[in-house]
Amino acid sequence: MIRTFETGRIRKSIELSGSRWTFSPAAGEYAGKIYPVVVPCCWETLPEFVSYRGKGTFARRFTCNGGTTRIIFKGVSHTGEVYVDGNRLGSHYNAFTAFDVIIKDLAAGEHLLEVVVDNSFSEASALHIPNDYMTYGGINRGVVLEELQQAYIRELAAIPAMDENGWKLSVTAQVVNLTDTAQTGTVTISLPQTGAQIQLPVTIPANETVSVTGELRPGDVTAWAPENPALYEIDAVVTLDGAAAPVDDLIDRVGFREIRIEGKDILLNGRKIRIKGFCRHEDHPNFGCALPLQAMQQDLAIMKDLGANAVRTSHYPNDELFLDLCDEQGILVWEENHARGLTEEMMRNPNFERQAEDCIREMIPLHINHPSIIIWGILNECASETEYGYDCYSKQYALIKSLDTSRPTSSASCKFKTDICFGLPDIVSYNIYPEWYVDAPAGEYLKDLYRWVQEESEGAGKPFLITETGAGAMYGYRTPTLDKWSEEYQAQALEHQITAALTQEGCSGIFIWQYCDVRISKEWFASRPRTMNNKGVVDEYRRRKLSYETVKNLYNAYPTYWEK
Ligand code: ADA
Repeated sequence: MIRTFETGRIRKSIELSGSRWTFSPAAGEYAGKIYPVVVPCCWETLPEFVSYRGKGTFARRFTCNGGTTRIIFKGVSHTGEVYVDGNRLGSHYNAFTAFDVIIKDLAAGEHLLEVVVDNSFSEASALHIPNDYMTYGGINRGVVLEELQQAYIRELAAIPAMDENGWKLSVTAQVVNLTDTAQTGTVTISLPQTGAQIQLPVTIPANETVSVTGELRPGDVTAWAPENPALYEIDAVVTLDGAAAPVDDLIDRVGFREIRIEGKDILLNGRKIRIKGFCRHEDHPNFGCALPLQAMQQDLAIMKDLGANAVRTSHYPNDELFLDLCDEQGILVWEENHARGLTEEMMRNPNFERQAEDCIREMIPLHINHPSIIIWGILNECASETEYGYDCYSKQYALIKSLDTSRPTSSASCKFKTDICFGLPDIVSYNIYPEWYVDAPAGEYLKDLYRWVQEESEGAGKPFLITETGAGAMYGYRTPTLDKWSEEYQAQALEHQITAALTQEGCSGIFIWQYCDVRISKEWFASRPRTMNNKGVVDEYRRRKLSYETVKNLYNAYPTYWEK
């Protein structure tokens, strides 16, 4: 499955993920052997490759009607090189963003698709590094083949806003001319449930891409909100002059909601919200980072049962299927580009800026229509205390604003009283671990930090969030003496940390670190029992720890909207 809804009625698409794929490792004891796999697939889920790091080839045959053919990969971890019938068509770095290859004039009939996947660590990879989560190997998200005609819509952005005349939707469609002659035609964008429609004339030089923009007034619509996540279908259709029928369409969904900052408050449709969230990695012992829709849904159901209204996609853009579910179920999302814990030295890797910025460029246009996403984040716990870091943060914030001004920005900082970047984002966010890494009572620690932000940093007067807090617990380890790593200790620490955050004046909410225990890369330093990050409120199999009830009681005690 690629999305939870139909994305085209004119453009033909065939899902290539599923069965009939094979995997063959390039090196090691099993080099050259061929294994049947079901894609999405992390090879670590195969018994022989539990910790294989290196290259391997995924392959399958497919049949198509011929002509211009596009193959979209929603995620390959972490580098993928694509071949059709032995011809190299392109490559892509980063497990967590989509990419495509286009083959003009592919013959009708059967073809061989091969993807050489590499998850090894080296200088070439500035973002996938040994880290406190696992970099798996494989085709970790869906694959789809599209049969295109003379022109196609590459991107569709629809940004809702409210003014004195009600809701409006600013729309932009990027149209690609796939032929060697100029084309003229019309892009029709409509919201079928409302009857609103706009026709935008377009002229596209040969083999070029052109953007058209317009505005739709949908009239009386229901706003999207956590308690009522109303979604509207948006259709863009391309008709070329002289052609008997439209040549392409792209269907997406929008929600009418506005996210705005007013002083220290985060307002959703004009109402001040309180974020009660979880940081979540895409990780599951049975699937690696290639979670099926059912497992994503279970995660959302558990988070909702815990009283949460938000999720932080730590530390990378998520599968669109997960975002679709968040849209449908009214979960607020902080989505961030891919980076965790990079020091200045690591940020000076010659590939860092390009790879981190590419991630933003690939994340925002593709995810821009998800109403659930309310904050764009960057560079979790990177070198925001240094001048060099400042430069990188400021370039990336500027890049985000050049792609989307409708959402606030932020970055989860761990630089206790030394961060110099708080003048840049719209929201100040801190990861704090009092009563775990730092031996200090949570309430006092947070008050002191908040005072510093207000009195001594450039973040004064901005909204403030706790983007991580938590403590480790080994599932099943119980002790009456509140020892660290026990479920009792975790429950107590979380009770103090959550209470501190939700009662702190000026604090708009919290994302608990973390939803579930996750595997980490064994090449990372070995201070994690089981080679896992054990701070989950549920373990890796989603079994409840003692803190489950603690979190549930606290989260349910604080409503999503602040009283006036
Ligand atoms: C950091 C980091 C997380 C995780 C966490 C922890 O704040 O952002 O990825 O490593 O600490 O468990 O220590």
